[in-house]
Amino acid sequence: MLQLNEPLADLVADAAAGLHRSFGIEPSVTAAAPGRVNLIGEHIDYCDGFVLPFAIDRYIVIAAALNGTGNARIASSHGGGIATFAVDQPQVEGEPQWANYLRGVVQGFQQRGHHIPGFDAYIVSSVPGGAGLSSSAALECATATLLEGLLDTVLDTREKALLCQKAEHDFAHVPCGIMDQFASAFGKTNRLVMIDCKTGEPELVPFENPDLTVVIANTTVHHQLSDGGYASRRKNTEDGLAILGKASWRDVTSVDVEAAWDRLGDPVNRRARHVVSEIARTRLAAEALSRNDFEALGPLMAASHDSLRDDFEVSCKELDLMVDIARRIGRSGGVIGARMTGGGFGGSTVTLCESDKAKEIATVMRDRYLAETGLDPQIFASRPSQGAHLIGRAG
Ligand code: GAF
Repeated sequence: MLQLNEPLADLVADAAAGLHRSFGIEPSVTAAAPGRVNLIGEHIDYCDGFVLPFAIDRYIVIAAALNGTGNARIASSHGGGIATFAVDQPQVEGEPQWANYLRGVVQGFQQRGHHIPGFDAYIVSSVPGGAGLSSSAALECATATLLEGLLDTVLDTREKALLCQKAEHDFAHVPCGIMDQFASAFGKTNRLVMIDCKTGEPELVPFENPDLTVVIANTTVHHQLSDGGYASRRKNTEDGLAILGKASWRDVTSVDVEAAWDRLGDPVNRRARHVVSEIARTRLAAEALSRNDFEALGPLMAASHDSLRDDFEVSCKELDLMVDIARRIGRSGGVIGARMTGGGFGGSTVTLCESDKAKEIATVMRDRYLAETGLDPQIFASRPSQGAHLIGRAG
């Protein structure tokens, strides 16, 4: 039941064909940027924590060519017509909403003094939307990479990721941390992108053990009620830090949180406990991975999920069920660890498995989840892949 990932070459061909169909032209530049999955370190990228994501082999690809006007005209395989907006003027939000991610990135380039020429573009994607796998960061990073190609310029990778994060803040109004854009921009084949979010320094950590497979399970649930949930969790952590009187979560210990429990009050005290414990778990998980200590890794992933469910309250019953199914398969069935991944309130889980049992594990996960929810999940294996790049100019 493991679904196959569409090869990047097929997406590139689809994007070129779409550009031709929509605008009658051939691409002069094609850019690709991946989604991401996070192994551990959740909701702590905006708390100076450590995170351990990698760029997945699922991409947003944009094929484009200059059109000699002052407008961008964008079509996509998702339909919904052609989005047109002026790129020779300051950017404002508008309809359709998905084009705001592109507008935000265009604004970032304009603010750096670039004059953006009009272009026609066609977007295709193999990153499931609303699945907690950062399709929005992939769209931002693909757009930024496309503009680099059209302008024949290269931004520093860190600056590009930060520009994309700002686009998300200002044009999608999600006060996200740096994890998603960093993973999409810095990702490399067979490498995790371990980020120290205090220094903003990514470190590429080898992840190439053929005996290990990462299985991603998209519950297909996206909770509309959660709108604003991300921002409220971030606010809780900011309030907590202020009450604790510390400059950074890295200066806070679990003893500090226990001592200030009543003063922090509920739910801020539980949010604080998650942040401090998740920072510690992520460090331990990175160490465990580096020595292939899977017996240590599994319980850390389990504790991460439980903390996100109980203290941070960003899980949901479908994520809990998917994680529970993987846990019941257990170590004897080849499951090393499982947890929700990404922002939560729906979306996906990540399950680390022994490679020779991955197919069987995916089948059991799908069948049991379908039987209990009536929902058909999307389950696929993924591996660390090349981050944002121009096609034909992979770095
Ligand atoms: C979302 C955000 F965009 C990230 O910055 C991160 O906070 C994540 O949720 C939770 O770890 O993907």
